[in-house]
Amino acid sequence: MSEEDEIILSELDDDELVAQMHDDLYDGLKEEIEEGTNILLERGWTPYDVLTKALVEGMRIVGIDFRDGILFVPEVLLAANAMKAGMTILRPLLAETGAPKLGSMVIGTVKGDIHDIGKNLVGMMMEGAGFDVHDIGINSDVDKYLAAIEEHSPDILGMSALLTTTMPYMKVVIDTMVEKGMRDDYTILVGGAPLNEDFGKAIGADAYCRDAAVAVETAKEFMARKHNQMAAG
Ligand code: B1M
Repeated sequence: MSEEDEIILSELDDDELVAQMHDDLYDGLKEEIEEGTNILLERGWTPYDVLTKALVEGMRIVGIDFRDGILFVPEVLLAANAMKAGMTILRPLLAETGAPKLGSMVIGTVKGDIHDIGKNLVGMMMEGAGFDVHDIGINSDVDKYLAAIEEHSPDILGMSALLTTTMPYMKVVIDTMVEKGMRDDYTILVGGAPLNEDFGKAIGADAYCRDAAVAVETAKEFMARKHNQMAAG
């Protein structure tokens, strides 16, 4: 692009800027994503709207072209890095709600799986809703989950999987917890693009969460039930 053609992000109106951010995410342009994120915030957008309308929607478009063989792993990695740079700006703002502490959660992506954007997003939204979140990262085997549960005694265990080949590992974790007699001590929430409600039921999770907002609502519901049970019993 010649210098005269250079796009000045701050001169675009909101719709143009969001469309440009989708393009920039697609092209893996980290600095432009950071700039666009800051501009939208300065214009009074809520962190949640920036996240969902500019970043998540941009990544949805990347996902379609990845699926269709138009984009490949290196390009998608760049897009993911650009997305994470935007999320880094939003994270403290989403966590800053001053919501009272509702409970705690351990969350990780299962063994064999390195996708972490969705998990990170769920963690951010849960923090924003008032949960203490202990993120154990990607490629987490059952021992890592159990060690984190022992260390943090969370109310909720969250597992993320993005691959059809890794989602069955969630059942390995739950079955191990059943064997150890500790399954019922925790609410287990699962999520990730290839999962659905039937899968969640079949592996013995308490609930499947379609997205981060549903994860927050579901976690709150289970915490309310837990408190009601404690009050009754
Ligand atoms: Co991957 N990848 N990828 N990838 N990748 C997918 C998942 C895929 C669907 C793309 C495609 O073909 N259409 C496909 C999986 C096919 C399948 O199994 N059905 C795929 C593949 C095949 C692969 C590789 C095998 C490619 C290869 O090497 N040939 C490889 C596997 C690596 C591995 O894990 N072992 C691979 C690698 C990668 C990158 C490293 C390049 C990169 C990941 C970078 C990173 O995460 N740091 C990547 C990406 C970015 C994607 C896509 C394009 C985007 C995923 C994403 O971040 N989405 C993805 C396409 C897609 O999903 N349509 C794809 C945005 C995010 C906000 O959404 O993660 O769905 P999501 O999270 C949502 C909900 O699902 C839910 O809430 C989140 C927020 O709303 N949620 C939870 C998620 N986890 C939750 C946990 C909860 C609750 C809700 O707990 C309570």
